[in-house]
Amino acid sequence: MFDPFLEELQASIHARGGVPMTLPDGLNECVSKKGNSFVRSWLWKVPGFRRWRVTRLNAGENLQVLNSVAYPEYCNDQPLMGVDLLWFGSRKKLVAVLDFQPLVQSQPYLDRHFEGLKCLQSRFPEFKNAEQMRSFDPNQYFSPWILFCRGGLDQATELLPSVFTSFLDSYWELQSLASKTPSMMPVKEVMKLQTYYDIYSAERDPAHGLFASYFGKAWADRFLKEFLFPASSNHHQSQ
Ligand code: BLA
Repeated sequence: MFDPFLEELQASIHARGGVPMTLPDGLNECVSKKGNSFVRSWLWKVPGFRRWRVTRLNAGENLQVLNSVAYPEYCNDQPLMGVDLLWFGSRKKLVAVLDFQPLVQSQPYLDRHFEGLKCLQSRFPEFKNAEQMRSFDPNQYFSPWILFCRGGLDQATELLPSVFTSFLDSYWELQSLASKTPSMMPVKEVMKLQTYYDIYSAERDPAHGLFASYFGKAWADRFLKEFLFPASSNHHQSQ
């Protein structure tokens, strides 16, 4: 279901000079105990970003996931790029979340970085966040213009492809603008807020239970701490 998006994302990372980085041992791939589900991940160093991770989970009809987070360099206060696409095939249920994840919620910061996403939300009203978030706090690290859809096959096949492409284009545009204008926040502040993002996400993300059920708790613990949210664990702050 999400392979074309994965290819599009990887191609656009490549086109902007992305270089693949090595993942911690054993985390780039894992097959479930039953042998019918697998997860693969990639890590990129892209100009302007200190870390760009991508994960694809294929659990057949049960679940398909494409998840990606881009962390800008600390000298740039622009929002992180966050994508979480889930397809529950047997129930024909889509959960699609795409956001420029803000470091803070102040008006000047939102005015500075969110023109593009605001515009997308008005173009795609079915992705307007009318939803209640269950595990996350919508006021922390999510923007008021988050593209969020709990839908079905129609949304997945007819809308999501153009939402995804427009979203990526808009984020690259933001990146190009932000790299030309001085950051409003000191480097140390950006570093602190990106670290909190990892700590906050590691605590709330529903991914851990899901990975534990397919790949075992030990692997899921390592994957979360060493790959998904490395700054949440002191041992891996360098990544
Ligand atoms: C929800 N994300 C979910 C859910 C699961 C995952 C199982 C619950 C589905 C539901 O509500 O029906 C799965 N999350 C994953 C997986 C990974 C992960 C497999 O991180 C890792 C590979 N989540 C993100 C990012 C964003 C995000 C970057 O990882 C931002 C765009 C958002 N996911 C997000 C939101 C929800 C969600 C907002 C709904 C949660 C809620 O209702 O509070």
